[in-house]
Amino acid sequence: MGFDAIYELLQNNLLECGFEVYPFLISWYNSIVDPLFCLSTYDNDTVAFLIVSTPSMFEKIFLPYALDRNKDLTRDPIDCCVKEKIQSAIENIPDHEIDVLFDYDLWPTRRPKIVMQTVGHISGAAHFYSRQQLKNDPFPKDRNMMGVCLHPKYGGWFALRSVLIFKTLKYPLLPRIAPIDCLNGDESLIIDVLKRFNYCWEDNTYRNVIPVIETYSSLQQSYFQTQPKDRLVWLENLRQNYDEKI
Ligand code: B12
Repeated sequence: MGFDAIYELLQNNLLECGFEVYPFLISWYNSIVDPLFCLSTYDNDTVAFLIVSTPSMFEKIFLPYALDRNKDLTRDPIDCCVKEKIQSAIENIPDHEIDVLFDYDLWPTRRPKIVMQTVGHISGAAHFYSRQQLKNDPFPKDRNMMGVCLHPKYGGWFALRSVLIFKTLKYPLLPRIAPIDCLNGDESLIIDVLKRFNYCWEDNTYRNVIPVIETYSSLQQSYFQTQPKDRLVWLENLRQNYDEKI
């Protein structure tokens, strides 16, 4: 199976579930991250795909997953649901060896196996904004300020979920698409979103710094606002409400 057929198959399987798919080359990633984060076991021309979840993923696949009494919800159910969907999307792809990385995959040192925000940027999915790009950086030198990606349609209402590395698929001429700079390089807007993401991310205002076509539903926001330790109870209530309705 060649690049076009694989890209189409992934899109056919994943778009209807509320995901987006962005191809990129390993060299694009390796050329900007610190050697510590390089994916050094792959050739530069190796093709990989970033999988992003959009707001509707929650209603399209997560709620049906959570309401299915055969599913074990004791381990992070969003991660398990995403993993199950991605694995089923790739299980029928013949002739290729595929390595699958998830946003939460860490080395024993706690270092992430892949820097998802950098992938978001280099694949063209979501522009990464960080203090490194500021001419006049107003933040304290000793404060660790996380950068943030903005998606042109969903602002901050999305997540960078997984990277599929097709070890045996090479496509050196893959066209590169630059991410849309939703803030138009405006330094004061970049500072504003960095402040929101670092100082008050819980209020979600960093997600709305540009106009968006869809946000997380109130049900989804309620789920993510629930402490991870309390989410099982939240899901049990959801199951009971659903059972009462049918
Ligand atoms: C560790 C982590 C955390 C830690 C943060 C620890 C810290 N302060 O550093 C904790 C648990 C606190 C956390 C919290 C949150 N996180 Co978090 N977190 C991660 C995780 C797993 C790794 C981040 C990391 O360590 N990166 C490594 C560092 C070194 O990367 P870096 O600083 O960007 O540096 C790289 C770039 O500069 C790049 N680079 C160099 N030059 C250039 C040039 C260009 C042009 C580019 C593009 C890159 C580039 O090279 C460097 C690496 O060598 C990622 C998922 C992942 N696997 O990436 C999610 C992630 C960053 N988190 C995310 C989110 C949303 C959050 C929360 C809002 C909670 C939530 N999940 O809703 C909060 C916000 C907290 C806050 N603002 O303080 C999202 C961000 C989405 C977005 N829109 O950007 C991610 C991507 C997860 C996801 N699935 O989408 N997080």
